[in-house]
Amino acid sequence: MSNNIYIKNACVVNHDTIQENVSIYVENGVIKFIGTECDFPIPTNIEVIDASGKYVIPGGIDPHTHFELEFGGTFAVDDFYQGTCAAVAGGTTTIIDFVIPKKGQSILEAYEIWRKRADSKVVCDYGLHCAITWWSVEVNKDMEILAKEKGISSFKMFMAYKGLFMLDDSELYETFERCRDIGALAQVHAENGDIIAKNTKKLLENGVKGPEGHQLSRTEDVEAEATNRACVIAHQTNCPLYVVHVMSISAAEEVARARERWGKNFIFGETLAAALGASGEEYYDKCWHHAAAHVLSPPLRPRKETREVLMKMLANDDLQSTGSDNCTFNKKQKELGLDDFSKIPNGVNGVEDRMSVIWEKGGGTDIFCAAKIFNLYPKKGSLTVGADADIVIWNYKDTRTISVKTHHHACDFNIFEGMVCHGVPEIVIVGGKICVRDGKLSVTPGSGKFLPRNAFNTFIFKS
Ligand code: DUC
Ligand code: ZN
Ligand code: ZN
Ligand code: ZN
Repeated sequence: MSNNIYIKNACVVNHDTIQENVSIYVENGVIKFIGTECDFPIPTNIEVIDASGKYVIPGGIDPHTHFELEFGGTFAVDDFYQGTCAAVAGGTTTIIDFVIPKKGQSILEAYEIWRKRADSKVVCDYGLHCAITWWSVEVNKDMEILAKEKGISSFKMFMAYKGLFMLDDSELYETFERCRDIGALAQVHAENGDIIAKNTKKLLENGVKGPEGHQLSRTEDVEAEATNRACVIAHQTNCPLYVVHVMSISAAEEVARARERWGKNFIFGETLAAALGASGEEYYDKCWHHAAAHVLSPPLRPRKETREVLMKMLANDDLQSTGSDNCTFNKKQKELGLDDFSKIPNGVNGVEDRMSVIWEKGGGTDIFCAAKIFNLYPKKGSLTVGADADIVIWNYKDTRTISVKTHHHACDFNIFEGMVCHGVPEIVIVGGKICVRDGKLSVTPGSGKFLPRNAFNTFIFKS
């Protein structure tokens, strides 16, 4: 039997069209035909999938992961193998991770380290963003090399993590100018790091040591202020901006307002599966490990309506995409912050369950936007002739219950534990190979490829 695949009776759902009762022919990892069966009859000796009664959708894109990231003196336990296994099991067939250099480290050197970690382990294609964690003439020069020669066309700057990764406003201004000049997209982690440092000190002095202190030190207005400031700097420097992990209603409103003022092709906002599927009440759970497992930055919010409002804003195009920020730590690792919430390693799971959570909470997916914004479209994010054969047969009639007992992560906790999701990625095809069938994962480490992403011409972002 050949390695090619024929999908029949497919209802193909792209962002702009639905084609009912069509056939898809996949050859050598690429979609070669979509149309009626009589125009392309089933070849002999080929794997045939009957997709009757299901949706056939492009494989998901998670634009925000941190596999095996060193954070707070320990390493995230999902490495590029287990992280991409979890992704594929959940219907995500492309991830974009962040190179995060240490302060003072060459960003080119950090890039090579990330490539080396990922290349031999990934089971789906992946791209990289690069964080700018310190600012110098050398970093300025290397950004252009990354953009022109290494396939990095998005750079993330931190407005939080004072003393570690944080840049001040004049550094943000200069990095944004640099992004603009090399045709890259600027990204920000928007939280006011100075205020967080003050609040943290005060809370600890007053005896607030538990995970609830994490939420109390990084309030919604602290996120919204930084979001607005980043948008203003983007406008001042004429540099397109993507705000990662928008976790609160107030910050999302800042993104929406900036889009109204300065253009829908100029400011973009991403929210997280965690923000749509988990609640900020978890920080007050009686069980310390349970509460600590939900610690990520920015944190989950106390306002009850946050999840619904963020989902609505995603549907209205006030926000454009969802990531997972997958950065998983085991209970034991979280204990680094047993006596001090500010030492709890930040991060949660999400790369596996992101698509199911969005489907369950909102009834759709948003694969197209991430593909467009990160210059992967139409090779990724579409089911069209010539696109990569990253295909999900989505059984919307079936249900699954999310659990640590069945997930594919390396971590011992799942923040969506017990959530029943209507919608199951029944078959997942990655690069023309069936990697998930009947709940079983069949993958090869290193089978995914690095996706170089070209820099943009800045004018295409102008509104
Ligand atoms: N936030 C997290 O929760 N983890 C890793 C980095 C970040 O910004
Ligand atoms: Zn961040
Ligand atoms: Zn618990
Ligand atoms: Zn992140």
